[in-house]
Amino acid sequence: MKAKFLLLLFTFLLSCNSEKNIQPNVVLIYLDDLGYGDVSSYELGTLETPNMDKIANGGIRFTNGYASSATCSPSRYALMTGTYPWRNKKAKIITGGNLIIDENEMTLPKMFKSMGYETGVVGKWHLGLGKDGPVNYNSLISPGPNEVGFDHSYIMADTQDRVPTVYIENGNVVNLDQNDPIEINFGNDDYGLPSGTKNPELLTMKWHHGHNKAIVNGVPRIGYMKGGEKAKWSDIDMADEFINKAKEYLDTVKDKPFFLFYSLQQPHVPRTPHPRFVGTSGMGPRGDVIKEADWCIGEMYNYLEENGILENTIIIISSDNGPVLNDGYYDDAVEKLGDHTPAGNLRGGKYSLYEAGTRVPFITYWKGKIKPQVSDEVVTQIDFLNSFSSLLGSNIKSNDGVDLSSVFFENTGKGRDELVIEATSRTAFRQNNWVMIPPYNLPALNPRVNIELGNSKDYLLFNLDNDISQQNDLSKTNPDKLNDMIIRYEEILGKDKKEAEKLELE
Ligand code: NG6
Ligand code: CA
Repeated sequence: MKAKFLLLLFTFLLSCNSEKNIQPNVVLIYLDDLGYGDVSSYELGTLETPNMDKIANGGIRFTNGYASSATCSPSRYALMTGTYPWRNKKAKIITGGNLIIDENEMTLPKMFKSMGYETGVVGKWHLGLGKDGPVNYNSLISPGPNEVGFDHSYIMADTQDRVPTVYIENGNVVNLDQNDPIEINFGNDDYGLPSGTKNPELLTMKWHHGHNKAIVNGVPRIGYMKGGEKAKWSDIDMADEFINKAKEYLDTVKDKPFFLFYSLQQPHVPRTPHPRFVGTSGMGPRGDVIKEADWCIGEMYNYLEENGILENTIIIISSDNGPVLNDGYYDDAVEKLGDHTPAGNLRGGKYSLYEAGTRVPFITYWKGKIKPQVSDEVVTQIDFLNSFSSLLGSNIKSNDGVDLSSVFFENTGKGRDELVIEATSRTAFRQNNWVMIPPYNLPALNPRVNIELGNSKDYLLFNLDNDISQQNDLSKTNPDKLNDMIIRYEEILGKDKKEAEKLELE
């Protein structure tokens, strides 16, 4: 009798526990250089993104959602670790460099793994590979994604505009012929493939700045490359390759809890839409690859629905930094823009300390759990680690993340009060609706990409409440507010600021 009672009690306790230990799947969809105004549900541009809109309108669309940084590698570092990138002097835009996440560091996928999840990454990585110098692409490449928490990886190492133009699966270059080894360099050693400067007659896309070295598929890249002929990717098929690989991976894990980091290459340069999408936006290749990315997101959504796992899957959509038009190639991004506004009503863009550098599309979706909502709470990608950890009942916490699980997944609670943003080693500070940008004695405009960087000889102060476009500098009229913010900003940066100041500004 007693034994039976104990058994019943045990079963009851177990059932309580399993109710608490929810294990929704998570698909984190991350775009590259997608702007705040590029998603039509934000109602700021003229491009139509129906699949992203469906997810945005069925979930929470955040109007104050931030990447940590205005460029890629630092934002991805913060997304993965929950640590501000300016604390890590390696967290800079990577061009063939080594892994910037320490193998001992806590990461988002490691946290999921500790809670019994399968973890995978498909798409752009750009967090570096290997350690202690040049990477050898002809043997197992390590450390990489598999050493910082991913059970499975199918990646492009850096970006589409950099060599080597090959995919890497779990540390091995896909389709590599050992008799045709890969060699690359980002210096002046001009070898192997013809280059943009020497062989302009081979180009199908022209370079505007940078991007004048190895020509692959008619597109000149950053860096020289030789070998690896059979391993080279096809640019126009990249979107299909990544969505197919993502689905193949999900086929193997869909019956278990999983975390998939689906990291799209669009709309970063070079913009190479598949012929199915050419001309679909009326805005040239930049618009067309956003249409292509939107289709990919629709494919992912349909996959989850068809496999009966949509209701138990949280979908996140965001971008690693703000938009840029001409980022190094002549591709009509400026000429065919029309009335579209990639940055929406925000000032600046990629590389900028103004809002458009870091404020990005930011959507959370959980069918049946999250109520459709537009939220103005301040949220950041730095907070995903702590928030998912809290949702799953883990004790793991990051250095700089805030637990925003109720804001992200329950339509309740408050967002952040303060946030330090970063743009090519410079930092600025948001506190509630105020933004303070410290002085930087650097050019105000990057003329090559035509983006205002937020540099000025004096402090800048803006109140986003009534000046979202940062047109009215209030530093002279609100000296007390400015002082308070400087004090708090320097307190947060602490000793790391002194380290950061020593670094050469990019
Ligand atoms: C810059 C490249 C730019 C882009 C960027 C990285 C030049 C002149 N510019 O150095 O085209 O590749 O790096 O972009 O080479 S990010 O979104 O991955 O940070
Ligand atoms: Ca980017």
